[in-house]
Amino acid sequence: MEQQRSGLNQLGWSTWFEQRAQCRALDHVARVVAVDRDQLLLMDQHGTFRARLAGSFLYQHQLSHELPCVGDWVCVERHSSDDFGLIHSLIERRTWLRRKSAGDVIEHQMIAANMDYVIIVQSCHYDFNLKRLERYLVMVKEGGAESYILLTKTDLVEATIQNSYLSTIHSAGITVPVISLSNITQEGIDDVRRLLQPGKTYCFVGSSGVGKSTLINQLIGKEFLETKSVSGSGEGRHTTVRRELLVLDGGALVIDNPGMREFGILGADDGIDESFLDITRLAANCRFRDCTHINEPRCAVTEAVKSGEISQAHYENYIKLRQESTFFEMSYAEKRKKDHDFGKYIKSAKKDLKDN
Ligand SMILES: Nc1nc2c(ncn2[C@@H]2O[C@H](COP(=O)(O)OP(=O)(O)OP(=O)(O)O)[C@@H](O)[C@H]2O)c(=O)[nH]1
Ligand SMILES: [Mg+2]
Ligand SMILES: [Zn+2]
Repeated sequence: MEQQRSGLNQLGWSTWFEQRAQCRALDHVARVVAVDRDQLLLMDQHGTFRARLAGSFLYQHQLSHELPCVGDWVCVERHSSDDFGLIHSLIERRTWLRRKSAGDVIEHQMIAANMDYVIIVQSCHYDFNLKRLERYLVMVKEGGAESYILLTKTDLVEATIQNSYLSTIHSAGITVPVISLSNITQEGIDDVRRLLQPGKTYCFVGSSGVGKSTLINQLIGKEFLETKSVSGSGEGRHTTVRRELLVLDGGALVIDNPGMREFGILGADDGIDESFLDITRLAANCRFRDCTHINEPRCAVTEAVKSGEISQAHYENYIKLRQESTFFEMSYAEKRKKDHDFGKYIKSAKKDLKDN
């Protein structure tokens, strides 16, 4: 029987996907709610069900970003007698959030897809960091979604501190809406509720312990997601280990995420150092403290490459990845300035053409 796809609109389906879906005649459309190794939890207008990837799909798609992630729409074959549906294809993503995984092969890992908004959460209590915020904003922009910024745990800081964060954001030229809130006093929670629209998808990201799951539980109105105290032995531990999509009573769709380290924004202090420990250890012996290991004299890294202690390929990957990450760390303001300068350049080039 032909599936009535209009019923999927409340799960985020739209004509944009309808125009791109290439499902086979017997396939249904469903949205990925969670991914658990080779098992997926899907949702359609009738509820949730489990599914696996069809062998033919796996055969054709081996890169991790080609596999369905939370928020994706898929074409699935499902018979009432089967325990599992069989996923035959992935429908093109409208937006996404992805990270680069560090290592000798640079790969993009999808975090979630088809969100309308990414809600970047930072806590006012020892978490606020402008550079990290800017990196998230760039990442969201690159994936085509919109951002909101949430500053949590306002109950733990003086109003002056909270205000200084707001002015830091403002001074950096960030125009994304910001909401301050406390999950304890409830201040600001209604502002978040007002922002959530039915049928739209909101993806929550931010460091571990900032209160993402606590907030989502408040929005659901019950203790659905596991949360944990960050005091004592819980410090730095991840409470949320699974990414999942939930439907709120009001009709908005939310995706909870594990904290930042799991999320692994690639930066100088993240994956690079781990995958290239041999290089970063050697760097301590370079003559110059700010050695770039490219053409400086008495560079311990290039010497190790020459002697064969470190392979040429490994070294090149390190340089390449570091350059990418430097770009990635370029602030939002710097990127905007670059765009602006480029715009001016195009204008003057056009003018030159006219004048000649
Ligand atoms: N004082 C205060 N504590 C909060 C607030 N929001 C959350 N917490 C507490 O902070 C701890 C961590 O909250 P979680 O919701 O588990 O944090 P999370 O962002 O989901 O963390 P991960 O799942 O590890 O990424 C819990 O003990 C919460 O009770 C807040 O606004 N104020
Ligand atoms: Mg959590
Ligand atoms: Zn060096």
